[in-house]
Amino acid sequence: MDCVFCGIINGEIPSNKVYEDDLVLAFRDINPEAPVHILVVPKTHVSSCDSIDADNSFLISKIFEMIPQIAKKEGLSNGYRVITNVGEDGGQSVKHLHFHILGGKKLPVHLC
Ligand code: DGP
Repeated sequence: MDCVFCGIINGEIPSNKVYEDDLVLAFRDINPEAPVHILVVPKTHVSSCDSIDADNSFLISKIFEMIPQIAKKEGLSNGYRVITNVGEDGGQSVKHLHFHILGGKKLPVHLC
């Protein structure tokens, strides 16, 4: 499978990691859209939100357990945004489930 985030997870592609455990990896986005822009991914390949099911939803729990800890470590005490894009219309460019953590400035309320 040709997946850039699987390449980051298995160490073939370098990344700026901010958190890692046996299930989850978080690293800085290569093209940041805010002063803090981190991607949080499950280490096993899940294509998008569309592929979350009863067998893998524990990964989502784990990711959302870690997000506040990552945000706190990054100093995002005034708030932040968590986004996941799904499919073509959602603007998903990497087909490996990921949650964007965006913060470090007042973010615009409207997306479009
Ligand atoms: P999305 O559009 O939601 O699929 O976001 C994918 C994000 O992944 C995008 O903000 C850029 C980021 N990205 C793509 N390739 C790489 C990479 O090789 N390294 C890192 N750190 N981020 C990447």
